[in-house]
Amino acid sequence: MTKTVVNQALKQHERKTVRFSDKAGYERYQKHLLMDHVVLPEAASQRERFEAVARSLRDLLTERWLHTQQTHDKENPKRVYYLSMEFLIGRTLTNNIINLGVEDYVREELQADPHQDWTEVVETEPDAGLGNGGLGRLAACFIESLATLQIPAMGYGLRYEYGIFRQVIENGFQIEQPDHWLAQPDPWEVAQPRQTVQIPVGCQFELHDGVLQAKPGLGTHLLGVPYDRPVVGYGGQTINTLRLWGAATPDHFDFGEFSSGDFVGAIVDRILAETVTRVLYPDDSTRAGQALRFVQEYFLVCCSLADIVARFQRTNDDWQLLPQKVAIQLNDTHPAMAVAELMRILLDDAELGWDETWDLTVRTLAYTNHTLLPEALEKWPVRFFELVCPRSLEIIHEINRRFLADVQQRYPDDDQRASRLSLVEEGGEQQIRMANLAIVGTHSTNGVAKIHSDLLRTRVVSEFAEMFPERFNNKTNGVTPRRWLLAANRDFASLITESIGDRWIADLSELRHLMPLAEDATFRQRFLETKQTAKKRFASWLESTAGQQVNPETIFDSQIKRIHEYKRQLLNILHVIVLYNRLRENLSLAIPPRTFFFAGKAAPAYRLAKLIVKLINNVGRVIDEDPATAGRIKVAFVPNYNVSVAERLIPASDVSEQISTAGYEASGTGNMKFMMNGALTIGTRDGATIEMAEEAGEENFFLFGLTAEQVAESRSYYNPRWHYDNDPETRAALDLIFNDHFSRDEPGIFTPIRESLMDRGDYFMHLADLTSYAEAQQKLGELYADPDAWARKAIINVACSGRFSSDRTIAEYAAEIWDAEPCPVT
Ligand code: 26V
Repeated sequence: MTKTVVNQALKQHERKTVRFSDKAGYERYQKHLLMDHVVLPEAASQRERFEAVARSLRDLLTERWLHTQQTHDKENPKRVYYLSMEFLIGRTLTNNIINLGVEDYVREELQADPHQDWTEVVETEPDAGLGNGGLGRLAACFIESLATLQIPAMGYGLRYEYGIFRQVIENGFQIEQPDHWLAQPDPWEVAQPRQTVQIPVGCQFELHDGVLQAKPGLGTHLLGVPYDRPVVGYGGQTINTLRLWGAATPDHFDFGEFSSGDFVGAIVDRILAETVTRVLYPDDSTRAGQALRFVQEYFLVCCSLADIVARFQRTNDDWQLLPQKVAIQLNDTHPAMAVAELMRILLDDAELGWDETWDLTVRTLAYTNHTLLPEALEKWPVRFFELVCPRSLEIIHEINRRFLADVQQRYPDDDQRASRLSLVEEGGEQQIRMANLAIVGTHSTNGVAKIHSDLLRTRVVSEFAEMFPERFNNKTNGVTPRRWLLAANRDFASLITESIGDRWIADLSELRHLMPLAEDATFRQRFLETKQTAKKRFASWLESTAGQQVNPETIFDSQIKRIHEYKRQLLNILHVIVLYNRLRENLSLAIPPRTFFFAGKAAPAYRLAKLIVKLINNVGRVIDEDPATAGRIKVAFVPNYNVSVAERLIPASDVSEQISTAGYEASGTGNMKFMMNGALTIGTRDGATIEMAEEAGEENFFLFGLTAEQVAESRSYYNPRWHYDNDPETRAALDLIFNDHFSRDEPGIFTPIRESLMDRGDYFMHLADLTSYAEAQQKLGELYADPDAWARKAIINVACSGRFSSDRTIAEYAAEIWDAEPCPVT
């Protein structure tokens, strides 16, 4: 079934690739410069050139975009809706050029322009950083794959005016700066004010000491204005839409209610209402308790469902058809209020009965879980619901009443069970457990890698799995090979295409044909050459943008992801310190020179994570200044990690660090990007890394450390002090940190790290894994000394990475959760 969906889409791809190239391209570009900016090509700024190229590209795709919508309206197929608080898109220009297949035209016509420095124009586009990390980037890969597979689909999200903060490093500290990415007009978005929706909110807002607070009593309305972005599938046949909602207020906004003629008050209220989509919450994995985040989630759900239902009603006249025509995927619990909101629409607006409404709701919705961390599981105070959406609360209580009656009936002798499974957490302030609501109110709950789905089912929500075994399933994540291989690594992509043809671009399993080439000395040589070129390119980019010098002749070893204790950047830097000690003790020690790259943002309120950033930077400085180690090992912290930085660093990396405490990384997706770009992985048996090693063979991976089972089992007796007392290298490394060797001018600054590791039990078991990590690193270094053997393993890894395309993931969602099929746009 899965394979059928993919094959079908592939055949269509072969049959026809839309010819967009037209000779009017350059004229169109000039015209945009002239008409939009009133500037001649030779006088235009890079930014103006970018906008003009982007706009001429958009002109090119508009017809096809409309044609896609018309086809979908005419064929009336089942549509897929992906609801997500985050879409971490990054830049769009290059990917649209590639997916539209107009590279030649762009190269010939625009490169010919002597005023045009193509790479600089591309760099002018700001990253659309509308997400925190993996969950948001996955959403962006998914909508691209949906379009490529020609599935009629739409993404729904929020148009944050400020994306994830910009990270600056000052004296080793992370400083956050606002990311005003929309400061200049975004050429990809199209406002659709005519499709604005109106959302009731049960309260108004006011400012108290700079904090937005609800003003109970008076209800009000918010407007959701859609801003559409084209999502171009590879080959340019299907162009789907990503619809981002911006909050606004009606023009006549409550002016009448200010009988005192409080004109200024009314304007202030408008500004407050518009703050709803002002900024992305930058905490991942800890709950944002703020009411504004709650309103954001409610706003996304209400706007999107109103839109979805209106579209359904345009072509269908029977509510019974809803689950046959609509599939809604909830990206984590963030949009889980959709359960209550869809119920409300069907009960109150469509006036259906409860049982019918419940059946339609459950069959239409599906839920994906992205984390097991208890502190990230969303719970919202009942009070918030009372204030913002009292009707939703009424419905949730009724869902809960019926559900608990069910529980009672099935387990009459287990009183505690009802309180464990309840959608409402009692004791203290009443809260709604959003994961429970999502599991009960949908027909599918999936995790994002085998181990994660298993842990979810057997440990975290086992009693739900017992009640609804048929609902639980796994969909291992994937990434789009168009962005992460074809666009990010042009040289390697060309080498692959030259060797096995270009079918891999739309069917990544084709990479299997590289397998025999692992034994081909010429191919190995060429692989190493492309890697070397990518490393040089990265080194010169880093020097020119951040002023940091790195040596491309060293191993490029990268750990790039959000800074989090469970991801264990601390384990990585501890190992660096172990190496540092070894080199200082034995000046003639032979180790392959290595550059350890770190990149990632820490949540602004996550103090320990920010301190880890500081430690990494301080260790880097001390190593640079020590003649014993300078030039042999180096630590480089690349500031402001984002999608574009990842696109540069991943192709240049030899080593991929995936070293989370086993059982804590749901899947990981960076791990997959490294694998398809020919890096070798050093990692724990966690998330999708386990499946990657299964595909490539464990002998081609550097796996180490405790398994998830061992982590859970040893919790009761694990004692980090034992490692400090008994392992001399561990002790020496820790002592350097604790004795301010890396903080001579800032004594005591790393005390919280000591406390976390030594006094608070080292929850993420850094010390338990440090020796086996160091051993694995040792083996890795030895292999690197044999370039031929290294290249062989790296090529095997690439050849075995085909399963980790988001095309495969989406084909599985389509077949097993959505029951959706491609709708070819001819
Ligand atoms: C959680 C929260 C909690 C409430 C406040 C705002 C906020 C924002 C984001 C998150 C998301 C945390 C979950 C997450 O990003 N999970 C990651 O999902 C990836 C895609 O499935 C997966 O590869 C990573 O392993 C997983 O950590």
